[in-house]
Amino acid sequence: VAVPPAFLADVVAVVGPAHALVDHGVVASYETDWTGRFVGRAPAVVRPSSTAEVAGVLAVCREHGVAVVPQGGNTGLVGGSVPLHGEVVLSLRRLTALQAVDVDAGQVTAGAGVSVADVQSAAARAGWAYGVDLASRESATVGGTVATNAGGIRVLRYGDTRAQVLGVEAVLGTGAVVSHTGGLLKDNTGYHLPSLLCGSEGTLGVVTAVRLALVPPDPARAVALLAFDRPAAAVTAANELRRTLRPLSAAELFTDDGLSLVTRHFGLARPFPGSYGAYLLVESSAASDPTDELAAAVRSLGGVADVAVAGTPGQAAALWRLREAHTEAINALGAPHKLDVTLPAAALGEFVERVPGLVRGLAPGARCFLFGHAADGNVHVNVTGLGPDDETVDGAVFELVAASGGSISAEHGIGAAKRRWLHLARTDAEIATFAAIKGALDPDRVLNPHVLLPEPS
Ligand code: 2HG
Ligand code: ZN
Repeated sequence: VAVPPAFLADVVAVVGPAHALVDHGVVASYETDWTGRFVGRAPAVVRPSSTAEVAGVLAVCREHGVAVVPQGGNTGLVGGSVPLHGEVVLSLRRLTALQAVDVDAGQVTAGAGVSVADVQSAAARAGWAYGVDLASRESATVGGTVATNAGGIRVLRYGDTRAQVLGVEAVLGTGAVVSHTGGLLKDNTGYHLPSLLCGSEGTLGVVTAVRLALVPPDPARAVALLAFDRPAAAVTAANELRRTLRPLSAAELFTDDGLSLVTRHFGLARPFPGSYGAYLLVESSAASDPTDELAAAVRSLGGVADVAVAGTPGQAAALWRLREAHTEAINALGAPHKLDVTLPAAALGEFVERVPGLVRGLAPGARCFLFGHAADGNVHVNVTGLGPDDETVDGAVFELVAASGGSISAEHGIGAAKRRWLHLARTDAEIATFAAIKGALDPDRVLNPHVLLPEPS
């Protein structure tokens, strides 16, 4: 892959020679996605350090007709931030400015390259909390989580990333710099650009800074792992807990295949003497100890075969590890296909019970792991043992999702992985509207032109 020589000289004039990387050994780490399934080639990685430099780089791109793939922590799982068509990688990781928390408002302005964990710690030091949390918190960046509208483990309590974003600063594909980060809670003055850019996957603008709403902290936590004979029973329990346990802050599902893989891979102790069909990790968070409330809600549930209650923060962390380590343990089996889907609450139980048989029927040599955020209707179907380009299972699962009234992407986005199935989630009129917005904000198609939307005909 190549770019015009003048392009590189012009980019170097904007960011300096140290931040226009072309050495393949250095560029390589930006070319492969977290799963290892999506591998591209980039002629260069450009690392601007400010909004003005981002604008400068994009001006050079427009002038030379060179497309970029914006990239944050590169923890995405749908091939949306790697250069699959020889694009230049625009890394936003140097935009690490983190302003002081506005303690009165409960808000903070963070540069796109600040990690989610750093926002969480800054909020905590100021007596607030950040409502988004996800397993990749140390590497995932604010800019990337906004661009993909990341979900995570607290959506049931605080909503997705979009629900936290009060304002954004971004460089659009037109070259315009839009910045509206005052953080007023009531500000009814026209189109809401944060909503548009959130989930736009780098196709409309490059987010350079974000004004985030914080939430009051809930320092007291109770964590328990519940065992069920069947996944559908765990889903029913998660739905019930949303109604009966007000401080519910997470309800995470996994099955025995996933538990066995994780405990073997990391050498961890199994939580119960026996094996069960499904597990639900339940967390309740409040200002004061929510253990009794959690215990009472669990007692009133049907179908619970066993319960392990965390007595100490260390035990709570150990139970969480069983869930959060799934992604890494599965990756060790080989690059998985990741199907992040949501189902209506009433359909999730049947879906999780049907999928393993569906996958076995289509790909007898494949292994299938189901885990996810049960109270959001969101399950991560991970399938290993398939070739990177063999999409038979993907298509069949997405068809089942669509037929069950669900969505083919819950919280990871469309990226390159699901682009060909966008029609299962969106009508022709919606896709045409997306294309019109893309045409208006990125007329020269320099911003991530090969993700999310179909290629223009
Ligand atoms: C999670 O819930 C992430 O841990 C990753 O969304 C899901 O690895 C996955 O499929
Ligand atoms: Zn998830």
